[in-house]
Amino acid sequence: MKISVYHTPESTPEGQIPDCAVVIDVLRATTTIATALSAGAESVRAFSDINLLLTESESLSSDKRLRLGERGGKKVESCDMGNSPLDCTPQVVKDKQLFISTTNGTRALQRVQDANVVVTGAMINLGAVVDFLAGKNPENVWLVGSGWEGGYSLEDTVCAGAIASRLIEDYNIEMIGNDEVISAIALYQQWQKDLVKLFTFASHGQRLLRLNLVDDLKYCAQTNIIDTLPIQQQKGSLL
Ligand code: 3SL
Repeated sequence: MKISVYHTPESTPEGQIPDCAVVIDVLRATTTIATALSAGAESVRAFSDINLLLTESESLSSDKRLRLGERGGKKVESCDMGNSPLDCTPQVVKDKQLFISTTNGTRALQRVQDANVVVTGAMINLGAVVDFLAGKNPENVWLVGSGWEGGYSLEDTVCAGAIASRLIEDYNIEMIGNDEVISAIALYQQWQKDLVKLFTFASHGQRLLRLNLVDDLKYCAQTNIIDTLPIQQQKGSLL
């Protein structure tokens, strides 16, 4: 296995596609997706275009679907919910088909949707991602951070570092595909004991704090609390 870390979807090599891509948007899209599936949602379909989400979701009656939309951290008016993992309780999402569009996470998913295998990772399902990669042992793996509008984000890179670090420590897998892997691991080693603090330094963490979403930030900073692994079945559709 050769692992490469990309801080943003834009920094992935053009014209190339990996065997396996792990899309990471710790604050908050991939945390929300894992939480929703773990709470019994039937499926999650990701859209970068909110209008397409609204049109495609029309094919289901409103009792079978939920539309999640976020822009700039806030709920999109025309959707049922925003992008808070804390809203994805079994009472709300169980047996529902979710349609989600967020500022960066769903764009990152779209960038790698042609990879043979696409999964989503976050701190809350770290172990599930690591065990899956170790078991499957794909030839090359991209850990792709969603970043924020094309820029680097601390929270996604620290999660990529956690995944790489665990693969090395727990499974002795040491195949470094680019320099970014080493710097992501260093970031994780420095901050693994206080991810909440790191996230409060992150620009998107600060944005969430300004929106009074401190509980979301704390939830997203937890490590390994669920073992659900969202896997793409068809382009953009995760189970
Ligand atoms: O950028 C994204 O995709 C979102 O996860 C951002 S937010 O945390 O919902 O504001």
